[in-house]
Amino acid sequence: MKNFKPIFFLLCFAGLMACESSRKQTPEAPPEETRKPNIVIIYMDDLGYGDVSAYGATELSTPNFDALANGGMKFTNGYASSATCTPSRFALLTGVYPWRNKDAKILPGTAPLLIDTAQATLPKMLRSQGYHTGIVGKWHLGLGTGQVDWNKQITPGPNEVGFDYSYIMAATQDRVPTVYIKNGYVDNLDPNDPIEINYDQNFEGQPTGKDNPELLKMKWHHGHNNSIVNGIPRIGFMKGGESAKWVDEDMADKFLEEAKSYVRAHKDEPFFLYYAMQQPHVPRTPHPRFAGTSGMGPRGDVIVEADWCVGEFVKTLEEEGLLENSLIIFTSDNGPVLNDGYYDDAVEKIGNHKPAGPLRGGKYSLFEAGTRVPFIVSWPGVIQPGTSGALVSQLDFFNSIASLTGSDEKAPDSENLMEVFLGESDKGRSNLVIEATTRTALRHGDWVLIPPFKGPSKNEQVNIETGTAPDYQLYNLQSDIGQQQNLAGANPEKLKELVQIFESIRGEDYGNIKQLELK
Ligand code: NG6
Ligand code: CA
Repeated sequence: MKNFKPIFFLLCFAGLMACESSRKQTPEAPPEETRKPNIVIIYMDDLGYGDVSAYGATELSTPNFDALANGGMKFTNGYASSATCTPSRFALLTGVYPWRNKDAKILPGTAPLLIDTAQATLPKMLRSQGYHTGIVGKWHLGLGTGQVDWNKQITPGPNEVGFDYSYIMAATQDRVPTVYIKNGYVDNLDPNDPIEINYDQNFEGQPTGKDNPELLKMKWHHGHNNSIVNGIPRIGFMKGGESAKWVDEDMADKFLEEAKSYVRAHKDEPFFLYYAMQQPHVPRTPHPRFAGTSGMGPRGDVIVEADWCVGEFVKTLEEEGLLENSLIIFTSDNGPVLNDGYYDDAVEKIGNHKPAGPLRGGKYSLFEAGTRVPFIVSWPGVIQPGTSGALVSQLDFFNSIASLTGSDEKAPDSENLMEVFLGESDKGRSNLVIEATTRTALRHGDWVLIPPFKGPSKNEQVNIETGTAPDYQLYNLQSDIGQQQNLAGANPEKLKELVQIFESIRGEDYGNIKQLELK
């Protein structure tokens, strides 16, 4: 932080007024030394700990992810808050544990906005510090208040919780509506062909993945058998909106172009860009120029594609002279999965690749691979490259970035770890509660406690261990990163200590959560 403090003082003198007026009048850019750093979060969807060469992948090459890792701080104990998307995104933007919000579960495309418009958010906080704020990519935090008319302004959404600009997909690539939404309006919508969405029943006469397999270019394995868009069966039913439907193979290019344009449009003011990429979530649809490039089928190909996108994006920052003054965070919303509902060769062509690296479990799992993810912080002008084993979470972005940019706002579950993120300290969190499909566990030092839960020990559809067992599990990650040896019986003292810490954080809810059936 030492390099930044003088800048911060200057800024204090320049005053907030100057920042505010620069947002409205777009005067000349202030000299580089007095500029607050741009903040970029590149958020991958289902990218595993072992999917990046810098984290040990040998069968896949990810030179552009690696360049961020090798030029910045690479965290080996960095966590998403949850093993699925919506709760992790909620935590990332609010600094609040998702288990405090009972609705923070994987949302359908018709779900209402999950974040209260009165709630503090990372983009709101940055806006108050003089930043322009934008999101490009996957949202999946709900839109509207219940009944959305997709043909009118869709609100509240990202623009009502702190983003000045938004270009998003509503939920996931496998869920309807399969359209882009720009600042609350469906992009390219023909008013004569209105969109209708229903998650319960089909519209009369519309083909489905279930009934019309002859229309499919990608086959469904589980779920994903409702409306067909571009030959791909989806979750949910959709009618109309032909001109607005995205082309899956073009999605990566589309979001990249949007992210680049955002940077170019806001290069003269400090900006926060949340670039939420869709890869390698299903359906995996690489652009033809990446198809076959990984030798691992579409899952590998879209990772190669995403790596290229990151390279192009960083190049844009460089071309605009912004790279030295941009803090770039690269991470993922949850761990990896191979078969997440389509037959796409992910299982068949995996070869020796290990998407979870040495970790146990995967997406949906309370074992490490559910939430421990690639986690890189780069700031070329400031951070000395290095690797850190400090315990850090995406929850911590809120307080850390607040302190960096001069805000005294704090979010309830966020810790100010800016010195850790900048490589100036290795003192991370003492405790972190992780979450998988509403069940929670505790990381404390090198130890992990998984309390007893009802429910199957394996999610058979995706072929991933859930981490669920009827008895306490206690693992020492220092000596047993693969969580093979349950030490609960052999180490009752440690078990007791962790149970106490866990229950003190989780509070009374824990008793209910403990009894929940696996969803
Ligand atoms: C699940 C979907 C899965 C994926 C996931 C959300 C089925 C059977 N499975 O319900 O394919 O869409 O939701 O993934 O429908 S996430 O990364 O956005 O959390
Ligand atoms: Ca995800």
